[in-house]
Amino acid sequence: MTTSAQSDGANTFNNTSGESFSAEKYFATQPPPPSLEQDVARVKDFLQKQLQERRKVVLVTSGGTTVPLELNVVRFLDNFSAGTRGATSAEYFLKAGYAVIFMHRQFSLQPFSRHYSHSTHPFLDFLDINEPSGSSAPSFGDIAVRPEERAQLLEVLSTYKAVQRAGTLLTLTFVTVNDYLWLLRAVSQEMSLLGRNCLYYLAAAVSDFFLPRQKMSVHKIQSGKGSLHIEMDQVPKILKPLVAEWTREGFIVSFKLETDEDLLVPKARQALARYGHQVVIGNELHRRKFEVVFVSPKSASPPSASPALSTEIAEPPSADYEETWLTIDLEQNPEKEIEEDIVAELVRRHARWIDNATRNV
Ligand code: 9Z3
Repeated sequence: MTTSAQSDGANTFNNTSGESFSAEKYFATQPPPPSLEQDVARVKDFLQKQLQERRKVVLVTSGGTTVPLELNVVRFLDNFSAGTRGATSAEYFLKAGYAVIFMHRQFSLQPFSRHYSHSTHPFLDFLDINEPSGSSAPSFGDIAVRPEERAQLLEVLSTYKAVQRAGTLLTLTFVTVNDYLWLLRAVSQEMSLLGRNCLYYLAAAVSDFFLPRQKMSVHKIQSGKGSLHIEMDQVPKILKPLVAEWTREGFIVSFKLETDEDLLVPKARQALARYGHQVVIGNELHRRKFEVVFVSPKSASPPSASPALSTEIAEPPSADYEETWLTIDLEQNPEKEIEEDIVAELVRRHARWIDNATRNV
């Protein structure tokens, strides 16, 4: 990347104009993460086991991707997501009998341990030290779980141990959008082995723009030259090859996040028209914990994906799509998690999708 001081005293990075990368060009020019081969080997082993045990498998993506601004990264852009949606949903998929590949942003919430997040329910706060009278230094035997925490801990811990024994949860980690794209491609290609028995639950918040490696500053961007101008390129629309090439039979659910509720349904329909997948779940940022909308094509064979991917397509006809709103009442039931109902609905739809295919054979 070139760095130039402009006459107005600004830093300019990447002085070519921004591009929209096709997936093909992206993978031909951006390097894979160093851990990719090892991760793929773990995925292969996991899938073999699930195939033998005839389990359905869901890939849950969770957390936000980053876009580094330097090769020796000091600064990066981040995408909003704590990982609550993904981690919570993964637990409900496990409960429904699915095996789960949980692909998440490093240090974002994970199934089971999410109940003891350091910010909302810190681990150390539910332990006590019982000091026997007369002793000065406490020993390990003196650590106890506070009585009011025991029931929940026992429930979480026993489910977690049962999942470990069954070998039905595989965890993969990403940080950058580049890690995410390479992993998603590799995992979905492996999962395609399962045909219709695989479900994709794409809840990660994925960057729309990135800096190609070839245009990145090697060292920390210096601040001495005034304001900073960065022109970023568009991340390829990865749903297109996911649906059309990498996993043709998978049941694919993507999420659409908006801050303007009026955009949710039109944007969701637009995504379905472009990529031809099965469901878009729309959520508005501030209402996402108690309200989502499922948008899906009306007919069993959806309208085929639009080839016009690089340009804005006109709003698809509303008669082709149906919406189902799902709302929970958190005032009545503050412990309720909307992910329970989202997952129950998807498990039903996935089963119907498998049945339909079996009937049509
Ligand atoms: C979502 O919309 C997720 O539901 C949230 C979950 C990120 C809102 P939290 O992890 O939040 O519980 O804190 N994910 C998808 C976001 C996204 O990047 N969607 C793309 C878009 O909206 C399409 S794939 O354009």
